[in-house]
Amino acid sequence: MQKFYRIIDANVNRASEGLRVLEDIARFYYADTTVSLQLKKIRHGIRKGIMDCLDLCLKERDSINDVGLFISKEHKMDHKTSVKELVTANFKRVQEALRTIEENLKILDQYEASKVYEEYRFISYSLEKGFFKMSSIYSKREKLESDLYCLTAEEYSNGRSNIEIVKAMINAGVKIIQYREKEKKLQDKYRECLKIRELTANHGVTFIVNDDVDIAMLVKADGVHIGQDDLPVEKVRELVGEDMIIGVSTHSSKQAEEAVRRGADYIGVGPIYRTFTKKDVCEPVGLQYLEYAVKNVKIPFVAIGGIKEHNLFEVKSRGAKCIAMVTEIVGAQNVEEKIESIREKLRGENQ
Ligand code: TZP
Ligand code: MG
Repeated sequence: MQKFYRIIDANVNRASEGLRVLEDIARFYYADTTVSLQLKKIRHGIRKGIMDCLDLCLKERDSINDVGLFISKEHKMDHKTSVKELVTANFKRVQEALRTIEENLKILDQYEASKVYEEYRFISYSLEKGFFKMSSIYSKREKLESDLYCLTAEEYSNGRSNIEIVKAMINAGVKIIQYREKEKKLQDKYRECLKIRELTANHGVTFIVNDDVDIAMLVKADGVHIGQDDLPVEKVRELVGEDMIIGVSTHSSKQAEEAVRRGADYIGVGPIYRTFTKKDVCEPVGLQYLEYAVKNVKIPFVAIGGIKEHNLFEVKSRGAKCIAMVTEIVGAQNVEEKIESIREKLRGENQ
C-alpha cells in the first residue's frame, strides 16, 4: 500500500512543476497578473492538499531508481516548437497528474482528499480555456501594434489597382492594411483579398477585411472590420472565433463602450475631420471624441477620417497611437514616398 504514496508524491511534483511552467509563461511572457495569480493559487492548493501525508510521500520517494528517468532520456517525445504546444503539454501534464493523485487517494481510502483533487482538475480545465483566451488577446494586440493603418480605395487611387497600391504600402513598411472596397462584386473582392492575403502573409503584415465576414474567413485574414449597421459583434465572434481580430467603427463614447462590452478587439474613432471618402458617414466627431477615447478606451483604437499629412500632428499630439488614412495615401502620386514622409512625422521627426 505504501507504494501508492510514491505515486502521489511524484504526481504532486508533476502537477506543481507543470503549473509553475504555465505560471511563468503567464507572468513573464504575457505579463498577465490575473492568470498568473490563478495558477499560483491552485499550485499552492495542490501542495497543501498532501501536507497530512507528506512524511509518507517523502519516505517513499526514490528518484534515483525511477525507471521513468531512463525512458525519458531515451525519447524525444517532449520536443516543443511553439508556445501553444508548450502550454497545451503542461496543462495536460497537470490534468493527468491530478487524475492520478485522485485515483491513488481513493485506494488509500482518502475519499475526501481525492474529491479535492478532482475539483482542482476541473479548475485546471477552466484555467486552460482562460489561458488560451488571454494568449489570443495578446497575439491580436501584437498584430495591432502600429502607428499607421492603411486602407484601400480603388476609386481614389488615380487609376492604379488595389493590388498595386497594397504592394506599394508593403514596400513602404506598412504593418496593417484594411481591404475596403465599396463598388465591386463579391467575387472580385474575394479574388483581390486572396491575393492581398498572400502578399501580406509573406511580409508579416496584418490584413483586415472590411464588411465581408465571409471573405475574411475564406482568405484567412487576420481580422474583419464592421460598422454600426452590421451584424452584432458577438454574432460575428461566433462566426470567426476567438483568434480573429474584430474591429468596429464608432462615432461616439456610447458606441465605443458598447463595442468594447460586446467584445471588439479594436475600434475606429472618427471621423475626426470632414471626409468624403466614406459615403454614409456622419458629421465629424472631432478631436473631442478622440480625447475621450485616449482617456477611457482600454482596447486599441484607430483615429480615422479626414486625416492628412498637414493635420497629423494635431491628432497625434492628442494621444492617438494609431492613425488611419485613406485618400491621403492611395491618392498620392508616389505612395511609398508619401508613407515615408507620414511615418517620419509620426516618429516625431521633421515637424
Ligand atoms: N471610417 C470613418 S471615416 C472613413 C472611414 C472608412 C474614411 C476615411 O477616409 P479619409 O480619406 O482618410 O478621410
Ligand atoms: Mg462597413
